Amino acid sequence: MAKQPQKQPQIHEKTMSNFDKTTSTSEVFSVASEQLLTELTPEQAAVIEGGAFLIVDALQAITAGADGFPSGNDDTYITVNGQRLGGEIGFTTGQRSDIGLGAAFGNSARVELFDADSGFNGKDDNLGGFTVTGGPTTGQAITRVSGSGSTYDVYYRVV
Ligand SMILES: [Ca+2]
Ligand SMILES: [Ca+2]
Repeated sequence: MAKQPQKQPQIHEKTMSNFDKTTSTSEVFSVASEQLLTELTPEQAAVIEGGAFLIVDALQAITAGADGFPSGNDDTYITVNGQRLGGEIGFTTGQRSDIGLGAAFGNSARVELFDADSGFNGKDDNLGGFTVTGGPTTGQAITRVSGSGSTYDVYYRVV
């Protein structure tokens, strides 16, 4: 009397239930990601969108001479890609002032300083500038600019 081998029925239920679990887990994860995005600062959002963010931390007047000597009190303001960044700040030679303002940019950021003039003094004087390209700076960078009788150190970061 030969024994007949018995076929065991194949069961797929376990595989199906694992698949369902994976689906619900990924839905929870995508909700969490959206909540994270709303908590980003504008700086972080700019970086995620493929651009960068320039922050001007401070200016120091090495020489404030754009309104002539000895009256020398520059009325200094900053532009980034032609857009004005904040108001005028009065600078005397040697003075350092915190700025703490920034702007998002794409490929490059042209930073320029001006001395505001009006009336008899004519149009604003350009105090020089520089162009920032590429990725984040490692910590703070300093670039010296000069023009119209003034020289400034610009303290900035790209994040
Ligand atoms: Ca001037
Ligand atoms: Ca002026």
